Parts: sequence; C-alpha cells; structure tokens
Amino acid sequence: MNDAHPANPRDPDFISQCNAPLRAGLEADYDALALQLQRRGLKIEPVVQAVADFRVAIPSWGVGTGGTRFARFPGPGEPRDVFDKLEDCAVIHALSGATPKVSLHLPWDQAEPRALRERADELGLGFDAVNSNTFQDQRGQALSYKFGSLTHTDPAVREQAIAHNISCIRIGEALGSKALTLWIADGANFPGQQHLARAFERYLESAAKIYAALPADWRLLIEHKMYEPAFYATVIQDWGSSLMATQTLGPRAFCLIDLGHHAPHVNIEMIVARLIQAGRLGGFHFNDSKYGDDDLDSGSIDPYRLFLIFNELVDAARRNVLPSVAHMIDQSHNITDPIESLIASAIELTRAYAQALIVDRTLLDASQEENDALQATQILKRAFTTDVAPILAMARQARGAAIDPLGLYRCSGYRQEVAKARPTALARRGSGIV
Ligand code: LRH
Ligand code: MN
Repeated sequence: MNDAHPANPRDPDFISQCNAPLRAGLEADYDALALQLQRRGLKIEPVVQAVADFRVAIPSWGVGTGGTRFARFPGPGEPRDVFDKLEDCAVIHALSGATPKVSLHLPWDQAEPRALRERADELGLGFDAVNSNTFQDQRGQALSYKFGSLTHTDPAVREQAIAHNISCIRIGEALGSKALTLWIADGANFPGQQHLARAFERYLESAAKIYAALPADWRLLIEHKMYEPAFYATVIQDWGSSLMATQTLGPRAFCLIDLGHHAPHVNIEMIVARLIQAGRLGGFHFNDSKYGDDDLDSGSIDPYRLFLIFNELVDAARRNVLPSVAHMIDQSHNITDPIESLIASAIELTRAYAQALIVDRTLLDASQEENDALQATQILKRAFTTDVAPILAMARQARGAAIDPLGLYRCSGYRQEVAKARPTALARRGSGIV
C-alpha cells in the first residue's frame, strides 16, 4: 500500500490489516506493563478504558498549513474548503480513535449548515465549540475591527461584533454544537491608548448580549490571551480577567485555557486548579510553546507541563469536583503534514492523561500531608516516566483505530492521493492560520 496502491486510511479493513502484524508485539508489551503496574497495586484495565473514552476536538483551521507573518509554505493537498477539512479530520479520528468532533471557525468555515451536517454525519464526525472571528475584517464588512470589536468605543462596531457572534451561535445550533468560544484580539499597543476599565466594562456589556442569545443548553467559553495582536494591553489578558467576566455574565460562562496564551514559565496547572476550584474551568486549547503563542504540537516542547495539567484534572475527578471540560486542540502546522501533527498531538494528550491516571494518589496525599517533598515529586515522576504506549495503542485498537496511526497514515498514501485531487492553486487562504 503506497502511492502506487493508495488505500483509504478510514477503511476499517485496511486498519485491521495494518494492525494484524503489530498485535503480538503490543500484547507482549501490554502484559509486561500490566505486571509492572500490578506490582504498584494498580489495575491496567480501568486506565485503558478511561483512555479509550478520552476525546479531544480538532481545530478545522489546523488541517491546513499554518504560517507566520513572514510566510506560509502550503503543502500538497491543502484543503480547499471546509468539506476537504472534514475529510482530513475524519482520517485523524479513524486512526487516533480520539477526535470525533471538529471545532469550526466562522466565517473561515462558512457553508450551508445542512450540507455541513450531512457530510459530517457521513464521515462519522460531530461539531464541538464554534469560534467567532472579530479579529479580522471580512470582505464587504461595514465597520472595521482595527480598534477593537466587542470593546470598540463606537457602539455600532460593538453591535456588528455582537451580531456576528449571535450568527455563529445560530449556525452552531444547526450543526449540533453546544458552545461558543469567544476570543477577541481587542487591546492597545500604547500606554494611554485605551481606558483599561472602560474597555472591560464595554466587553462585559457586549458579552452579556451574546450570553443572552445562548440556547439554554449552551456554554460560553471565554479565552484569555496575554498579547498579540495587541502588544501593550489585551482586554481579556489573563485568567483573572476571564474569571471576572464569567462571574459577571452568568452560570453558563466558563474560562477556556489556551496553553500558549501565557507568559513563559507561568504555572498553568495552578491556573487549572484555581479555575476548577472556582467552578469555572470550561475548556482547553491544547498546544505547546517555548516563547509566545507558538501553537506548536501538544507535548512537543514541554510534555511534563502537559502531564501536570492532566494530573490536576485527574485529581479533581477523583475528588468529584471536575466540571465537564471541552478538550480541543489549537495549533498551527507550518512545516509538518497537519494530519500527522494532529494525530501525534492527540496521542500526546492521551499519553499525558494515562500517565496522570497511574499516579499513586494515596501515597501522594500522604507525602503531601507529611511534607515529604522529595517522595511527593518522585511519585509524579514515576508516573511520568512510565512508558504507557501499550495502554494508548490498546485503547486505540479497542476503538477500531490504528495501533500505529502515523505508520498507517504514511503507508496509505492519503496525502499523495488528495494532492492529486486538490490542485494547490485552489487552496484558499484562511484554510490554516494567516
Ligand atoms: C488566538 C487563538 C484563538 C483562535 C485563533 C485561531 O490566538 O488561540 O483560539 O480563534 O487562535
Ligand atoms: Mn486558541
């Protein structure tokens, strides 16, 4: 199976065919790990089940090649529209088993909702939170967002932005989505340019009108970001501003944490713990970063940080205080095949989750109570340094997905096939970020 003989990576028979030669090795590794965990007093089956139940949504804007302000280097077979994006998302889910939902971005993914829903149904996909966009001016747009959207000093601009968000909710309703992710770029580049309190008051006033338009079973996910495109002050700059907004708006407003939206070295797992305690943790945009909002592949730079975030989630679940959290990826794939990066990222998220599930929490609690710092951190390190790959592969296989998703994807020749079907010239801007 290769370019000469492409195979459909979503074909269950092809997946099972590719899994067959890997099964014996997987079972041997799995049994060895099961014994290792048993010696620690841990059962492996519940971990496999929990990992098999883990879901993370794919960002529609992540399946096209991303770029920076300097350049974008489109790859072969770029999705030409949202329907190509859905096709690529279905491949990611078929091979990872963990990504049945897509998070759309409007108007980048504008299309007739019935056609979208029908195609998604055919592909076995659903829709997670929809994302509005008042950080760009669209062709034919009446008023510019140059100086902001929901917080603009001109009420007409604010009304335009509110109307856009409400139209996103209506489209989302038609698609079966249950949440709106609200990220705005509003802010200032110069001290004095914006009245910091009045801008926040305008945000609350505008967001309240969006909140009022939410269907009864919907949530509003407020996404904070420290900077970019505003480089002096951003209206919803940090988790504190986001939390204040959710507490003002109402019980169905929650905070969404994009891992890349913080200053370097910020303790994000601490923010997770606080927002859980406040009852306002609503979701994540998973990615990784070294400097700014780099939108790199999850777990590719600092997998220990990702583990520590899942450690807080698993601990909260154990204490029955974990709210329902929307797990979503938000990445920009500038130099890799986006499908490969998203498969790899879904795997890294399940890895962090599985590692957090094998933490010996009884011993950890005792170590914390006794202030045995060294033993406490060693307990976490032991879980983090355990190779849980057999658990991840067993969970994928249990979901009819691939034991070796990346290997299967490459040998399917899918990218070469779609490259023939999707002439590069037609790849639309906006299919990836920038
Ligand atoms: C802002 C952001 C937001 C999306 C955009 C594509 O940086 O994280 O979540 O709207 O990226
Ligand atoms: Mn984001």
